[in-house]
Amino acid sequence: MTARSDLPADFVWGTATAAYQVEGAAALDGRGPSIWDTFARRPGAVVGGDTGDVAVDHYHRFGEDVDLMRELGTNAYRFSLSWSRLLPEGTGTVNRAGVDFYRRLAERLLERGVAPWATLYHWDLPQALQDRGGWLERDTAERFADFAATAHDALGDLVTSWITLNEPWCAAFLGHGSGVHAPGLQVGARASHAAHHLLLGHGLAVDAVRAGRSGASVGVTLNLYSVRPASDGAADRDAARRVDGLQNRFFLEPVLAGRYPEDVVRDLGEQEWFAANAADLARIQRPIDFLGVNYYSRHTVAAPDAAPLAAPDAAPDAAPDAAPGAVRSPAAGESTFGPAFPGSEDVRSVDTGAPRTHMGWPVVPEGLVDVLEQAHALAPALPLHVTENGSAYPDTVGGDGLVHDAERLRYLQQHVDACAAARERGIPLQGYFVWSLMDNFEWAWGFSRRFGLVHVDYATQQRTVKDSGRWLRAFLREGATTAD
Ligand code: IFM
Repeated sequence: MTARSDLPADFVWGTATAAYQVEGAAALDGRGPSIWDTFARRPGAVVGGDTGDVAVDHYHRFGEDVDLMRELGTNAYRFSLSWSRLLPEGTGTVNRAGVDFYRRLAERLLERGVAPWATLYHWDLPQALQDRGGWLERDTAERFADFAATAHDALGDLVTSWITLNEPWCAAFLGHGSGVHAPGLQVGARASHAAHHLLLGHGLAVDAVRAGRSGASVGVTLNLYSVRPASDGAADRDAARRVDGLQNRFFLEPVLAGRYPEDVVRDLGEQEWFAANAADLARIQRPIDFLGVNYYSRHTVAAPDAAPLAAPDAAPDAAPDAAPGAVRSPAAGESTFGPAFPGSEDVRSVDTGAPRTHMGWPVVPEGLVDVLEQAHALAPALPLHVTENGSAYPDTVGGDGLVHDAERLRYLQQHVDACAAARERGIPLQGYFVWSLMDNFEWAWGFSRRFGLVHVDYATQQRTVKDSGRWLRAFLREGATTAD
């Protein structure tokens, strides 16, 4: 089993959160509404009708939360900036109270020896910009670059690590394809236009951050999946090509190689539109300092007519409280990309028998090495960071006052092992962030899915470090491999 000393002394060990999932204070101190404030109020959009209005009250409790990070022994914290807290209308006047909040957070982190890593966009577009067409409009990319410049002006003396976008695949395809994320649209293949504008926004934001004070390190975070065909048959291999294409290559290639994969553009039937916008590729492929990789699971896929390799899974995502079409690994026979997406009917997910998390996502640690290798092959000199990795389980505080989350502990150990394996293969992996520091608002799943190293009692906001957090602390302090 890996010990901390197996990874370099300057390796970044962090935790991650995102503004809408943790901050709360949604209508406080001048914050404007975002698309998630609107979407969460749509009947049936979020399990239990939950919202991020209060979330885990990080806005008021960030001091305590930073102390927890220090207690865990982590040396970095990846958080996102709420665009509508800084610019309530998405553009124009800066909200000083919003700037003050993030400055106080960053200062507290630095005081405690935890490096602040700021993500500029983690899905919470200001509603005012959605009202002007949101990511389906090219103008939103320009407004995002302005926001990046504003944020960097306000915080660049404290924050040196910047991530433009978190998981543009989700923002584009869950937000505009299946519609299970805000803004909840189903525009078919035009969801790929939203992806393009997000990527353009990334490139413009890189330039905006670099135009500010020097010393900033800037990258983008993609959610990559290990994708395997269920068999060597041509139809299954083609299914894997499609899923890898839309999930991974459609984002990796423009950012790292300045091109869109032709097969994906063809599958989408969007050749004309992408040809007309090809000049943007030079703006998207800006030099970056690192690539952030979020890894959770592997998709094993087959053509729809192939005989099942295993009985259809009974993943927890089939539970009655599941949000229809919420973010999850697709069950056998179900489309990978949700309804209303071209080509989605040509793919089905196969249960290989791997253990699953409470999200229903198969646990496949070796898939982390796959995705790091895939990114590394496109940009061999580029440093990589695992900017999210983690798992949901239905944790409870026991009679002993502790949270015995043995499955998450094991999940993290196995993925840290995979990080060490990736480095042994020569991949310049430089950091690993656990998703998440603490339980929080899991988008369409509301508060029904817990990813934290720290348990949160949502009624009292009490934080309790889980066994997985205790393991991480021991691992980071002593290189020990057990929870105590
Ligand atoms: O909670 C999310 C996070 O916001 C983005 N990456 C995946 C996590 C778990 O679903």
